[in-house]
Amino acid sequence: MTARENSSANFEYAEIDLGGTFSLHTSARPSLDATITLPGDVHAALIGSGEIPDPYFGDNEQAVMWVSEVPWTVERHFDVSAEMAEGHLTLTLGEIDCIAAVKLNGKLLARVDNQFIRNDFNVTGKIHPGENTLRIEFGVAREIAKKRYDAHPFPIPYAQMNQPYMAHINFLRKAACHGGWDWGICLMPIGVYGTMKLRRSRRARIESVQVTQQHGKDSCDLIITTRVHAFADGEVALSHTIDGQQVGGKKRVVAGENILIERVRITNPQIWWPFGQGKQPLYPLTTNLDGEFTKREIGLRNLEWIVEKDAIDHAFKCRVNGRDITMLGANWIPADAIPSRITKEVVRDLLESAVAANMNMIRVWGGGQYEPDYFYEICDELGILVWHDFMFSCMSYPTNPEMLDSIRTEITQQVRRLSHHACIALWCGDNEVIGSINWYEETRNNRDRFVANYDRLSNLLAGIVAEEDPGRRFWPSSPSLGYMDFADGWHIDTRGDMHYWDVWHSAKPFEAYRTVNPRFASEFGFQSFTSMNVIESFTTPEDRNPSSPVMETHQRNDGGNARILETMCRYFRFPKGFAEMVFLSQVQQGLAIKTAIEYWRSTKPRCMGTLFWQINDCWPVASWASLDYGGQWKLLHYMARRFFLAQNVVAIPDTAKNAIVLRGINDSAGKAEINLTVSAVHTNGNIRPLHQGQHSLNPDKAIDLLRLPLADLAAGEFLFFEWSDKDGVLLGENDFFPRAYKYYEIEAARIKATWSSPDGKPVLTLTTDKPAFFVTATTDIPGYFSDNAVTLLPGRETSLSFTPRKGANPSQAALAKGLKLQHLRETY
Ligand code: BMA
Repeated sequence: MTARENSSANFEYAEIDLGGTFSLHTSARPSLDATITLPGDVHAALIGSGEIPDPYFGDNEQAVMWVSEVPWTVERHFDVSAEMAEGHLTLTLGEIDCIAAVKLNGKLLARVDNQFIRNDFNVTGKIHPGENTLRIEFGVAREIAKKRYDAHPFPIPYAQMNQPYMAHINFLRKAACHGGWDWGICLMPIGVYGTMKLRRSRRARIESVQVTQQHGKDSCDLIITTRVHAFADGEVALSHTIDGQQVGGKKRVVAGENILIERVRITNPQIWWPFGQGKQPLYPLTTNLDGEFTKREIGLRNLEWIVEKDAIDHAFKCRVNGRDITMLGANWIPADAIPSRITKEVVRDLLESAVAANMNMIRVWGGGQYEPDYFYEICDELGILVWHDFMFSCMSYPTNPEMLDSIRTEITQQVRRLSHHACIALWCGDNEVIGSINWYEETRNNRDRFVANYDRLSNLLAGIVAEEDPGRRFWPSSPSLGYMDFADGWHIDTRGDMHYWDVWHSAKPFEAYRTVNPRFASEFGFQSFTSMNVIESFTTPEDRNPSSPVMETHQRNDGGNARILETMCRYFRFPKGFAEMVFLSQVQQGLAIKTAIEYWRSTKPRCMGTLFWQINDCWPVASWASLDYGGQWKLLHYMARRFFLAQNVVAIPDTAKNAIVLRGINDSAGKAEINLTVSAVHTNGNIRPLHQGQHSLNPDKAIDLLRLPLADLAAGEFLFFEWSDKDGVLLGENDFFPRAYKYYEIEAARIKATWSSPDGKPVLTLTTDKPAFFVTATTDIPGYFSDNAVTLLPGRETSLSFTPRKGANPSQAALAKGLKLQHLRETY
C-alpha cells in the first residue's frame, strides 16, 4: 500500500467548490483585465463591468461581436489543505464552452472541445498544499471551426440563418443556436456553466447512478446501476437508501471503471403520472459512496412508445402506465442566449407556465443544449414529460473519428446523467438533420456521401441508447417516419412525427392545418411580435416600426415581419398603430395555432401529440414563442391554456358538407358529463340559442357532439358555445367564426372592469355592452391572469383572477394601477 493509499483510507470524502471570482483577461484589441464569476460566461462578466453594452438593446449585437473573436483566459488561485492535497483527487469541470486548454499550476492538464461533456480530471499528485492555480485558456471557437472545416476532406455546409450567424458551427460541439438561429442572437458565448469542484475520494468516485424500473402487479423493482471510478484496487462502501430501505454494502473494486448493481423492490408503489393525469409522487434516493453523497428523486411509471401498424399506417403514441395519453405541449430552446442568466428560478418560472397552460410535454430541441439537472428535476416534480433530442440540428455534422469519439463521450454521459428521470420520455437522434440533406446544394449533390455520413452519427447514437438506456425508445430524428424510413416528415401524415411548416414558411392559410392529419405533430408554429413592454425594453421610440433596422434586427427569420403583416391583411382589418399591430400579431399567432391544435386533437386517436414551436425565447425577438423573453405570457399562451384543456369542445368546419361539427375531446381517464349551450351571436349583440343539451365525454376519446349546417349562421353571426358540469360550474367556452374577422362589422364596445377580492385574492370582472373579442387585461406586475384573449358578450360576466410570478403578492390597488385592456375592435 502506498503512502497515499494508507492515509486516504482514513479520509472522508471532501470537496472544494471552485466556483467564484476568477480574473478574466484578453490580450487582444486592446488588452483587457476584468473579473468573471464562474460558473458563468464572458459576456455577462463584461456587461457587469460595463465593458460592453447590453447585447439585447437596439442593434448592440454587432457592437459586442468582438467578444467572441478574441481569446480569453480565466484564472483563480485556491487554497488546499495538506490533508486534502494528499488524497485521490478529481478536478470536475462541467460544460467548458467550448475549446480550451485547462492548466493546473502552470502545467497543461487537458485540452477540451465539447461544451456538453463533464470533465473529471484525475489530479492526484498534481495539487499541492497551499495555493494552487487553475487557468483556462479559451481558443477562438470561430477560428478553430474554420480550420477544422478547411482540413476536413470534403466541405459540409452549415445552417445560415439570418445575419449575423456563425460559420461552420457544425464543426464544434456547442449549442448550435449560440451561433445565431432564426430566432436567436449570435453571441457565441464563452464560459464554464456546470460544476466546478475539486473532489477528494477515499478510493473511488461516483461517475453516474442510473435507475431502471420493472413494474409488477403491486410492486416496482428498481435496478440501480452505479458507475464508480476507482483510483486503486480495494474495497469501497456503497449504499443506496430509498423508501425506508437500504441496499448495498462493501464492494471490491479494481482501478478504473466499476459497475455496481443493486436491486430494491418497492411494494404498493405510488405511481407517477404526467401533468393532468394524476399525481407526481417522487421517491428520494440517496447514494453514499464512502461519504460522497448524491441525491435523486425517482418517479415510478411505466412508459412506452407505441409504434405499430394500424389501419391508417403506423400509430405513434406515448403509453404511460398502460394508458395512451395525448401529448400536449411545445418545443423548448435554451432559456437565455447569455448562459449566466439561465438560473433555476428562470427555468422554474417557464416550466410552471408550461403546466399552467395544461402542457404535459416539452421537447428539448436539438439546436440547443442538454439542460442542467434542475430542469429535469422540475419536470419530474411538475409532471412534464420530455422529448429529448440529442444536440444536432438542421445540418450535417463531420463524423471523423475524433468527432465521433467526442460525441460518444457526450451522449454516453448525458444518457447516464439523465436516465433516472421519470420525465424523460424518449431520446431522439437529432432535429431535422437527415431532412436537411435536401436543403443545401453541396449535400443534395453528394447525397450518397451525406447519407453515409449521417448513418455513422445516427448509428452511434442508437447504439449508445441501446447500451446505456435500453428501456427507452430511441427515435432517429425529428421528424422521422420510423426506422430506416427516410420519407418526407414535413408532409407525410400517416406515420411517425411530423413537422408541419407550410402555414408559416409557405404562407398557406390557417385552414391548411386541417388538410393534414399528423399522428404526432412535433413542430409547427406561427410568429408574432414580442409584447409591447418587451419591445420598449430594447428600442427607442423611433425604432418602433416593423421595418426599422432595430425591429428587423430583432426578427431573425427572413421575411418574418412581412409574413406577419401579410397575414393581418388576410384575416383582419389593418391596425391603426404600432402597439395595435403588436397586439394583433399575437391574436393571429394564437388563432393559427388554435386552428391546428383543436383540429388535430379532434382527430384523436389518429393524432396523439401536438407540440407547437416554441414555448420560450432566449432574448427579446419576434418569434414563434408563446412566452416573451422574461416569461410573460403572450396571447398564444393564454389560448394554449384553453386549447390544451384535457376536456374540451371544439368547432371543426366540415367544408364538403357545409356544416360545422362540434367535437368533444376527453384526454382523461374519467367520463365527463357536460351541459353544452350553443348560440349564434351577432356582432351587434343579438344572441340566438341554437342548442342546449347534456353530453357524455367518454374517457380517452374525441367524439361528434353536434352538427350544425353552416347556413344556420346568418351574415354577421358567429358561434359561441360554453359547457358546464352538473352543478352549473362553467368548465370552458369557445367560439368559431366561419369567415375572417375582417368581414364582420364589429361594433365599439364599452367594457367595464371591476375589481373585487372575494377570498382575499384580487379578481377582475369584465362586462360589456357589445360583443368584444380577444379582450386582454395586462398590468405592470409580473404575473398572468387566469384567462385572456377572451370573448365578452353582453349580459355575461367574465372573471379573471391573477397569479403573480416572481413571488410578488400584489394588492388590488397595485394591480389596478397598471391595468390596461385591449381588444380587437380597438386595433383599427
Ligand atoms: C424548426 C426548428 C428550428 C426553427 C424553426 C422555425 O424546424 O427546428 O430550426 O427555429 O423551425 O423556422
